[in-house]
Amino acid sequence: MGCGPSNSGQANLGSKPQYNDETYITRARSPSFDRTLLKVILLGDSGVGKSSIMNQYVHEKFTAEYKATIGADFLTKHLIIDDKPITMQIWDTAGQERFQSLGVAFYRGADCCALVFDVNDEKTFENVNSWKEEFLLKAGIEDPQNFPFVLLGNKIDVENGRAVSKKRALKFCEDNGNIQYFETSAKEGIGVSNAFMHLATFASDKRNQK
Ligand SMILES: Nc1nc2c(ncn2[C@@H]2O[C@H](COP(=O)(O)OP(=O)(O)OP(=O)(O)O)[C@@H](O)[C@H]2O)c(=O)[nH]1
Ligand SMILES: [Mg+2]
Repeated sequence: MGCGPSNSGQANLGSKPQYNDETYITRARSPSFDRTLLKVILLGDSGVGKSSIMNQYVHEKFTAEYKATIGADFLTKHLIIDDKPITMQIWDTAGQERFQSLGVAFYRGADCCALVFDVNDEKTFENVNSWKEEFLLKAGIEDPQNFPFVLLGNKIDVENGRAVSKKRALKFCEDNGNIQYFETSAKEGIGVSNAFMHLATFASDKRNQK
């Protein structure tokens, strides 16, 4: 699947670039050309709920069935921030190790990165730092200290499963340049739109500072 005028696409993770000239021409002629495009990347271990968070936010849907993401996929969402139209392009990536080798071309040009873990699974929290470091390296971020990350602790609806306290997550945020922390449930739709709204505001502010 290509990244044409549709609002979703599968990244071509082989050798080709994500966009061809034709796509740019289509965009230039589109009435939405004046919109600011914000590229957001969701990263984290397999099964933490990255795809579910994206689907809840964009389609307001949740499925209990697990279908691993292969490579990466994106969906777009239009929103207004401070009276300005924004198109958020949300890239949902594969957490599974075996798909990592497919490449990370889509990391390039990211405006914000949401690091996702499952509050009921400590290992996924411990791996957040590796995701962050790998992203900074592979995306070629020039100013890592000031790159807008947010941390999402997902699956807060699971009863009696909590393995990572809010306090511990906040400590990580504090130690990593005061990044923002949001707790979410893609299943119940809790905290998801709030997290994306903050993330978009934050990313567009950072971009305006450039
Ligand atoms: N209870 C609960 N289950 C969730 C929540 N979010 C996701 N799940 C479930 O967790 C499983 C994994 O969710 P996915 O969204 O596919 O996880 P992922 O991070 O995209 O996984 P990869 O694509 O392999 O990287 C699925 O069975 C989801 O239904 C949540 O907030 N609460
Ligand atoms: Mg997925």
